[in-house]
Amino acid sequence: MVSVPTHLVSADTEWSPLRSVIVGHAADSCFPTAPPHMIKATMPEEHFASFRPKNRFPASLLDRADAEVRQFVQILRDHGVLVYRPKAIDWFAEGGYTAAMPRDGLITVGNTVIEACFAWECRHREIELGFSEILADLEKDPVVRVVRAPKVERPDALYEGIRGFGQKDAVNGEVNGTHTVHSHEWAINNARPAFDAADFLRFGKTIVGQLSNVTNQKGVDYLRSAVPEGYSVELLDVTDEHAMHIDATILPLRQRLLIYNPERVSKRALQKLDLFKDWELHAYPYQPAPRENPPRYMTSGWLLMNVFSLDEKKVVVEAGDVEFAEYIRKLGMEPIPCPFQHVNSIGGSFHCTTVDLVRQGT
Ligand code: ABU
Repeated sequence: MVSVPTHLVSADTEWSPLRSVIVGHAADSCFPTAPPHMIKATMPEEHFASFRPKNRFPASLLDRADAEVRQFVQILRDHGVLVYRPKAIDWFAEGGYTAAMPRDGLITVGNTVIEACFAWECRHREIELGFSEILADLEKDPVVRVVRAPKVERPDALYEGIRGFGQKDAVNGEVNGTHTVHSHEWAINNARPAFDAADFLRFGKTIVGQLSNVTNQKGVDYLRSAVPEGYSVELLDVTDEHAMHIDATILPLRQRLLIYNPERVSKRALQKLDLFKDWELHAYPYQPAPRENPPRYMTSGWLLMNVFSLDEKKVVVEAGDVEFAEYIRKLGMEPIPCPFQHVNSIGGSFHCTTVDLVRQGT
């Protein structure tokens, strides 16, 4: 029997038994837009040209993605999880991106939900438009606190002085790639707080995150000021100059068991955090297989690590990632396959598509 959660929001880990969650949807998503130097820093080179204003993802791709999301939602409901869904928004009309990746825009810490200070201007209204009604429902519980992002007055201030920003390399709205962002020089400056919530993961009272092309030091300081008393935010030193979101770089499967992406972070860097002193840390030993169809417009093959835990044993994995499923099975996990390749195509996988609200025992 599944126990009823005491509060509408209460989550301290990525792996404790899941009781309620937000799951996004893909309909009417468009390619996001950002300055060319940002696209070059974060997106796969072969798809640079797609990141132009008002460019819809193919309708058939979005239909298939939504069918995959429905199947995922059914798996969650079959496991007794309460699922909240966002409002349908016409992202073409709004000049926005999607309601499919709410992990980027919201992070739950204890009884608090914190909205990201998105770097990308096209995402500034994503949470307000798609998720305000859910947030208002959650706030009916008096212990729940929702921290909304401050309004941004001058979006481009975040790029001033950054190499490549403002160069005339956008031709007919397309990006033509002739230069790259310098190693360790992120695509944003520190003019105002910026962070994507997906640059952070919960490990009990410690939140582990990274600086990236969308998260700056002021963003980390802002998050530190927004988390409830007793929680801290620690930064992991990653080696990925294309960094944008930490949820295909490290994957905690249960208390004291973590898989990491050796192309982005070292065991040594992980061990620098006191938190991981008594953890088993496993470098994922295989190369993700290439996949061309449907195209992964926005991510690398390492998206296979972007799974979603129902508890300390059961983990939803992409149905085609058989090698990965076998690997985690050997670590004592129980993979639940679900097709998600069309959702993968528009920018993320199960972890990206969700915001866990209640995880039991936290
Ligand atoms: N949030 C998705 C990250 C995908 C990637 O790092 O390739």
